[in-house]
Amino acid sequence: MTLVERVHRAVDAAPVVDLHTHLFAPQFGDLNLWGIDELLTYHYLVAETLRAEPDLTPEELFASDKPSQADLIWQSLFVRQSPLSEATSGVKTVLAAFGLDPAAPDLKEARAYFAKQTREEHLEQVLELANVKALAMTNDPTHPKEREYWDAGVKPDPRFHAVLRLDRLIHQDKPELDRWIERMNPRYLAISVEEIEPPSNKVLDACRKYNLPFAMMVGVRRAVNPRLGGAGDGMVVADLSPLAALARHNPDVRFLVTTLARENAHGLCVLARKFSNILPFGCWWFMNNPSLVTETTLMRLELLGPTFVPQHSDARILDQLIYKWRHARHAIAKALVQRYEDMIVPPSNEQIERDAKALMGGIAERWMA
Ligand code: FIX
Ligand code: ZN
Repeated sequence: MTLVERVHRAVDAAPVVDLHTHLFAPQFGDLNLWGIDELLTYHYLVAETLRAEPDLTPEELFASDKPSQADLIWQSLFVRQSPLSEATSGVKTVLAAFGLDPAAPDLKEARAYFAKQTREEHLEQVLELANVKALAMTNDPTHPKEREYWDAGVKPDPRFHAVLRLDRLIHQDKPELDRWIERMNPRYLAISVEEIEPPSNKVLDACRKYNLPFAMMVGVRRAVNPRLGGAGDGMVVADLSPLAALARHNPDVRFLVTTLARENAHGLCVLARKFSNILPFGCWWFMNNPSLVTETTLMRLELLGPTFVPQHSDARILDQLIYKWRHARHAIAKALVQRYEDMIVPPSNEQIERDAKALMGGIAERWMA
């Protein structure tokens, strides 16, 4: 077997621990999204459709029901145009994985397929096809429907780890951090921000008390085009210097950090070289394109060795795990091949497997333990 084949094989075989998703365990009922209509109305595809159809207004698109939106998006991005973008090619990867025709003229076959699946069987099938062994949810107690499940004592499938999302919670008058941490048993606390704002002492104290990492997703500018709703967010290049101060003043707190701007990826690596309590993770959102995943992973390998988490899926719809991870595995393996090719002593199979396991799941698992 060639080096390329050995690396791709090891990366494909390594089970994933997905550090950030918006998926819910099946115990959360309707919050758990899957199927063709959900896949096609993903906000990435909504943005691309409104770009491909300049005469269609966002208001017109959102006024129709979900299946009609999905039909329109299919016709626009998959039939009238070639699905060259990452989000469109992802849908095709998912359809092909289920044995469906990725070049179908309409959604009839796909709808019939998903209508036959049960929620439980479908979950097992997707986790197997994606080779995902555990994943982190995004849990927001200010979300009324989600809160009902927690208040009713929901016990999520143990493969779905809770993560307490603070974006809205910390803006409440009296955020009940202890209550929610004790109720959810989260693996870390998380926030998304435009610029890095040092968390309050209350938040840092909670991280210390419960030994939980604090995750920051940096560089999102919300509602750049509010008419696009959930598809309307943009990005900024952030100033990373507050992160250095944060890591320096709180050596006993672990920080998980991802940045949205390509321009911030290098600075984050340099900071992580200085502070072992910073873990760079994932190629987030507009960075989740194969070319940028390979480039970023290569840079992180060169600057940090195998001590980071190359990708998280950010999946919102269960079936997306299949494409987000198949595409990510391919892009990560390409970066690894390049590094191994430059090694004076060629790597053994054991070495390749050890690295693949650490990068795809081992390191994320340790930080979420
Ligand atoms: O803040 C986040 O967790 C983001 O990932 C989302 O808000 C965003 O909408 C998304 O789905 C990106 O992939
Ligand atoms: Zn997210």
